[in-house]
Amino acid sequence: MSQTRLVAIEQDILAKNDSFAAVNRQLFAAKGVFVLNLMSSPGSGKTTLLTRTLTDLKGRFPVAVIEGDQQTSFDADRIRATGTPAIQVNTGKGCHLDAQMVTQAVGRLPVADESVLFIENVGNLVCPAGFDLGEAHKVVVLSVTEGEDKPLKYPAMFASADLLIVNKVDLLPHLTFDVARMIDYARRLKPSLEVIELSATGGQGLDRWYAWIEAGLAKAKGARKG
Ligand SMILES: Nc1nc2c(ncn2[C@@H]2O[C@H](COP(=O)(O)OP(=O)(O)OP(=O)(O)O)[C@@H](O)[C@H]2O)c(=O)[nH]1
Ligand SMILES: [Mg+2]
Repeated sequence: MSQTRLVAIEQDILAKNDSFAAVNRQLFAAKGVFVLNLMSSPGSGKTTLLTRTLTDLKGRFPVAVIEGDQQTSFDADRIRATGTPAIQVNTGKGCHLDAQMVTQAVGRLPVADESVLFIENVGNLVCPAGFDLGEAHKVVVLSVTEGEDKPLKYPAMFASADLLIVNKVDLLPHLTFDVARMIDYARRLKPSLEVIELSATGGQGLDRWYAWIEAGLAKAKGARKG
């Protein structure tokens, strides 16, 4: 296949994705839904952070979750165990969710007006960065066991995010991970990147994460009324 044809196909795929993302974003704006697209490498703690968040914030506002994995419904089962509605999307050989998958999942989920919708993307630091799902923010989770160099090795991921969550800080006493250096690398790619250091299992830093979510939801509700 010629390089020109390859580029043309890639542009077609992204244009189709963007048109579904625009539809999603319009729906979320009309309903005042605050939507976050969580991305990370496998095992950095996305589902653990979500289950802890859903348990701690239970009853404060309506929530729904879309779970993306190549196979299994393990993560959606973990979310449903908290009493939160969740849909699992299996991408098979695909390495990311796309906007059309989100459109379809939203049609099958009870997404309430003025609610929060969490989307957990397929675990890897490459493909999810390129696809707009119609979210308010992309959130990248990096755990302290993964190495400070990850932002520079996977720049598109960190450049696409608005919030970086540094997870598993409870493990720092046992590691040589340099948090400040990692944050410096990430902000070279995205100077405005916000950072929250936390432990999804230990609980340190979760208050800041919860405040960030509540502020985002308040903004989505305000925009809807306006
Ligand atoms: N020590 C420690 N372990 C954590 C923390 N958060 C998650 N874990 C552990 O990390 C492992 C992976 O967590 P998951 O939540 O499944 O990670 P994930 O990002 O959802 O993984 P994928 O869905 O496979 O991409 C589990 O064994 C968790 O218990 C944390 O803050 N501290
Ligand atoms: Mg998970």
